[in-house]
Amino acid sequence: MTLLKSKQPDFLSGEEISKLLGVSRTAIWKHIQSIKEDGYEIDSVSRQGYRLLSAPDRLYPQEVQDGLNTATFGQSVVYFDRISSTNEAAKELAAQGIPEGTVVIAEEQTGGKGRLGRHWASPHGQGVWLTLVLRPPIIPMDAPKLTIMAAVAVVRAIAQVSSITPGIKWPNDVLYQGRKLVGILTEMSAEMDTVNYAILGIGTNLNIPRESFPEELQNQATSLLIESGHKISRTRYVQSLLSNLEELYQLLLKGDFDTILDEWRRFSLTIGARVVVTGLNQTLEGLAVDIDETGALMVEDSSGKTIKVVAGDVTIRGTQGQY
Ligand code: BT5
Repeated sequence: MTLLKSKQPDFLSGEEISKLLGVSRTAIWKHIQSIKEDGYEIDSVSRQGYRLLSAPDRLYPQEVQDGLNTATFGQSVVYFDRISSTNEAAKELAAQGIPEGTVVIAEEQTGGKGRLGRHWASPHGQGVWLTLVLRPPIIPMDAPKLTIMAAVAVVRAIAQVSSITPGIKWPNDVLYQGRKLVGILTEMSAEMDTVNYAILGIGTNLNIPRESFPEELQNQATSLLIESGHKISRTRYVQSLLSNLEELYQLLLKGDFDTILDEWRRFSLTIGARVVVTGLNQTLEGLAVDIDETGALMVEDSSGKTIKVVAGDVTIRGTQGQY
């Protein structure tokens, strides 16, 4: 595949491939048939050889890795056409010891998960549903930093591959004009003072036409296709996302979370807004003043008291409605 790509748009003869790879012409022919079944369009002409005409819009490991400029993130990719949830699959693999930086990716999730058991709509081949496995040397209390870091990486990646710069709604939503483009679900396995592994699940609505969203999401969800009017290369987005994640993760491990926080604040839709925060057992209304160095949201209530919120759902009361 890589050979054909490097030769594109020219032909590569069976003889050349056979010499380069040290395999028989029959083996090459068989391999070409299986690549074609994966959706690659290959022209084969006698005496000229094989020529790659087009690659399918699939997030195959070789597509994600071709041109990926990371040291570890995405250097190992576990690919599924359809799976219940990439987070669930990643958890199992992480428990079995797969290395940090492994990415689990699926074209479709049948049981995509949001927080608190909510459902995440993940139609086939139109979004990017992936989970990154991390083994961070941090204490469990610092895990929210991973979500903060992921949100910044997502915004950067979207801005790099499209004409859109979305905003971040604390803690884990990336929105564009009040509608959700990306959801992040961080989960971990930890002891009292060490994290065994953390998994970062990121669902990005890339090329989803409005009608592919379930009815109940049509007003609250959006995609890059809807907002920008054209399709975005999913592989380019994954590569950009992984490269930004790796860069920010290195910063975090170096102890420079402040730089990440500053960038988060710049993209934040929450800071400075009037918010209603719904937590597990309380609802709080006030002004979101900042996030602190652990990633918690600081909300000033009507009495002027600042309250630290570590988890919950935020509704922003903006001038153009609530979201
Ligand atoms: C999230 O939860 O936003 C986290 C979503 C994480 C999804 C990724 S995909 C890869 C990985 N594997 C998984 O199984 N999950 C992760 P939360 O903040 O609880 O938001 C969930 C709510 O968002 C739902 O209750 C819906 O209202 C809405 N929603 C569901 N699907 C959506 C979509 N595709 N786009 C926008 N909003 C959606």
